[in-house]
Amino acid sequence: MTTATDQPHLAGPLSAAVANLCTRLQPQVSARTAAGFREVLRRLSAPLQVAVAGRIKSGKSTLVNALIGRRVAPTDVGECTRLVTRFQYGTVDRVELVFLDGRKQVLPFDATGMIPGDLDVDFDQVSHLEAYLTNAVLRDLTVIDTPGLGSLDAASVRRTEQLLGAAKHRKPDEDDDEAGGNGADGGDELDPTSRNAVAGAEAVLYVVTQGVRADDQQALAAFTAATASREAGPVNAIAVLNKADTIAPESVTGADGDVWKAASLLAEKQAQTLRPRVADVIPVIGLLAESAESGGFTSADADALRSLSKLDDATWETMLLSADIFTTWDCEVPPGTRARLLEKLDLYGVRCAVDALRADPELTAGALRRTLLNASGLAGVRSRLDAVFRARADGIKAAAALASVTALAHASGDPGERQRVHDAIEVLLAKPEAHQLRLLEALTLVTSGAVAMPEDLAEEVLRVGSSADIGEQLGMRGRPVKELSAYALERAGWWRSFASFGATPAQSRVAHVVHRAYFLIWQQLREQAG
Ligand SMILES: Nc1nc2c(ncn2[C@@H]2O[C@H](COP(=O)(O)OP(=O)(O)O)[C@@H](O)[C@H]2O)c(=O)[nH]1
Ligand SMILES: [Mg+2]
Repeated sequence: MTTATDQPHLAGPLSAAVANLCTRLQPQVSARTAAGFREVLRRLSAPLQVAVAGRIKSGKSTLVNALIGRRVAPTDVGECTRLVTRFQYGTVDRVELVFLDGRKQVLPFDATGMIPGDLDVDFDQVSHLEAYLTNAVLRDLTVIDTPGLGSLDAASVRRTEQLLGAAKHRKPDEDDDEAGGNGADGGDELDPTSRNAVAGAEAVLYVVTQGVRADDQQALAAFTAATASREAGPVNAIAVLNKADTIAPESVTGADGDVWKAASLLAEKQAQTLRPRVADVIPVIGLLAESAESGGFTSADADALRSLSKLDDATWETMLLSADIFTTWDCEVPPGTRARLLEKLDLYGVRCAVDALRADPELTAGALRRTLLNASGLAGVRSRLDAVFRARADGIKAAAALASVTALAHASGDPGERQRVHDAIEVLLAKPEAHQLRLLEALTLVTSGAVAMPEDLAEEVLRVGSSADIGEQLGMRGRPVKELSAYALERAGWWRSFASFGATPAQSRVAHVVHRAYFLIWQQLREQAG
């Protein structure tokens, strides 16, 4: 017999534990629930699914291209920008159009290697696009580009909502009775209820621009990973403040006229508004990142910038006043070339590049590209993606899968089955190695406001629950083990008494979990100390 741990692609021990649970329960549940479990198993062994969400035109597709390192997602206009596109790893580059009835059609890339912006098909029959790319980034992250929740047409909104899992309360528009129950292998026999129970992204990269509006917050609140009420929280959601280059620094106090400083200050303010829904708000210039990272920035562009860097100060400052003046002012670089520079870098990027060339006229095209990449802030986004998503993929995936399993059991309508699944989950969660799942759950409850906590305690739960590094969990990085261990024991005791006295029943349940977390940390430290 094979056990789940033999499966090659699971993110870690927590995912393996949930996969085991699904495998063991499969023969004990109805064919329909079993089909759901198969889907959960399939998802568990796939890379973490990260949806890029946000208002239309916030620069989501541009950022996706930057992250993948290839200009492949159409930006701006065109029908395909109104579709959900899943970018996943494949051994051959390929794009498939998936229709609502499950049919698939291979799409050719356009002449520039991009997904074509427009399609020669009945748009209403299209579900989404699947893009398989050889890019290494996609090996452990599947990136899902969405049309955006502020889209003008209802269909785009519906597609986005469905993908994000927000559509779970919607009545399925298909008939429930036709599917399921045949127990055949393959992924397509899932009925809509079950499909909704396991659909949805597991994590979200939320793209905002200068003004965070009420509907941004609503959209974020509506993000419900894996649909079973696992809302966005600091464990599975980060935000970027995109188009940082378009921020007028004089509109932000304390920025001293510096665009990047203004962006950082604004991002910090937005983080306070969006917290605790997101772990962080990171400023970025998606357009610069895309051009620098995806081969969009060419040596011809570098040459044009070099010519511009030789203009006298007065002319140059005048040209930078607006995009219009920049392209129409009389100068030796052809207007078309300048328009192209604007498209790739916008005024801020052009200024950055020329500043760099003036400081060092010998700068090569490659070095200039790296300068622009640095100026884009993409590295900051990458490192947060690593810290928040990649490092926690196991916990995020396992928690989402467990939520799906619970939802499937609920939807089954058989009380006996529901009880069996419920019991199995309890047994799993009682194991010390599954404690991290409980902690993630507690963290999500607290940060989503489902369980009210005093602010300092909420902060503490957040700290303990959102890192795998003991020093960080205790807020005492780099301190000696003895100190860490004493503190862990003290906090374990404190949370135990908080669980017994002075806590609401809901707080008490969270407190027990936090107590146990500290206790396990203390045990681990003791073992380390020998
Ligand atoms: N100035 C500037 N423009 C950007 C940036 N990111 C994206 N854009 C532009 O914003 C427009 C919309 O971008 P797109 O990625 O299609 O937005 P989406 O609808 O959210 O996918 C395009 O014209 C992009 O070139 C940025 O960081 N700075
Ligand atoms: Mg788009």
